[in-house]
Amino acid sequence: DSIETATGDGKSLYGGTVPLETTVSGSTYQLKDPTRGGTYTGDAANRTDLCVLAVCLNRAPATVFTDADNHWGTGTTAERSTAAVDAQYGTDVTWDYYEDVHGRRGIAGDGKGSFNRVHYGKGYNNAFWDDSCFCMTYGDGDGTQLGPLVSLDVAGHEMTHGVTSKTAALTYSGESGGLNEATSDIFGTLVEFHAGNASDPGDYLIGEKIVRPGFGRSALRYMDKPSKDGSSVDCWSATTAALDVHYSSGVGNHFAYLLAEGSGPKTVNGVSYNSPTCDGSSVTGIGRAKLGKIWYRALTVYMTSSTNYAGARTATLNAAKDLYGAGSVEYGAVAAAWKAVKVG
Ligand code: ASN
Ligand code: ZN
Ligand code: CA
Repeated sequence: DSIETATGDGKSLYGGTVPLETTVSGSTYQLKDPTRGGTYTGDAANRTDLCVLAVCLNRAPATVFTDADNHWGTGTTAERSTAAVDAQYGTDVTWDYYEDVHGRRGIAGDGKGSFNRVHYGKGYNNAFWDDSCFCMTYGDGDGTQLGPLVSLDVAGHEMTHGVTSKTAALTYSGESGGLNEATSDIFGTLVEFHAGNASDPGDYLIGEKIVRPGFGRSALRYMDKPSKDGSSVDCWSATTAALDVHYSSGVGNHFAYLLAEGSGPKTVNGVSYNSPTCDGSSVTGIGRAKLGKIWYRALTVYMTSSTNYAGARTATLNAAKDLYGAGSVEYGAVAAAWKAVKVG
């Protein structure tokens, strides 16, 4: 029996009306995409665990969303399927970024899809990738600090943890942990740019769509000047390794911003940035596409589980040499951007 694919659409929370590839099942449609490895989105029903007889696992069920007419969601949280539209679309654009730009089909690169569960727990202020279920989990947020965590950059960030796990497998502590987090912020941002969605255009902010007034600032993290979040560091130092991985990532995020866009004031898609270097130097950017090529090759060919910032410098220089040559402008820009964040 063949799986029938249908093209529908959905009214999302953050991305306007988006196309969705779905599966025909009898007289209903399932939010499951046969063109992207069978990726589907299910409802965790505000639960966090799955209990069978007396045994409970930290694994909420995810009942696949269904719809009668293949027009999903309403654009507001009043309808449970709306967050599912965003989650499914986030998986789609993440899949497409890795396939279109890096020739990688799926998180593991084997053509297999992953799955999403939305409405996990009650007022849950996080989202996470889980290697053991090969799945994404999204909270609804508490509504005060955060709204539903289903934005494109968060989707790209979390699923990139799966890519990192299947490639360099950067250990999630110390400097390698900061690099693991920076890798997720870098590709989450490149996913957001690649999607080209007019309602959620690319920027160098992480989580700008999910923060609420009670959070007290405009985004979770800022790549042009990571210290704007009050905790992340802009420049490498001997104490970087001791920080939480979401703060030591600042060094890698700052490097990535400088490599793509350069130092000094700049406006991209209507958002203004000003990235100061740590040593007073000026850096000329080489663009987002080359940042993505260099970081992906470094991650998949040169980095290992114990790579630290000095090792990331070597890995990205090797990647730039392979891609553009040792005497290239790109190789020089990689060196300049690391120097500007006090690595090497
Ligand atoms: N949202 C967090 C992150 O991806 C959750 C986690 O897995 N640490 O960094
Ligand atoms: Zn993360
Ligand atoms: Ca963003």
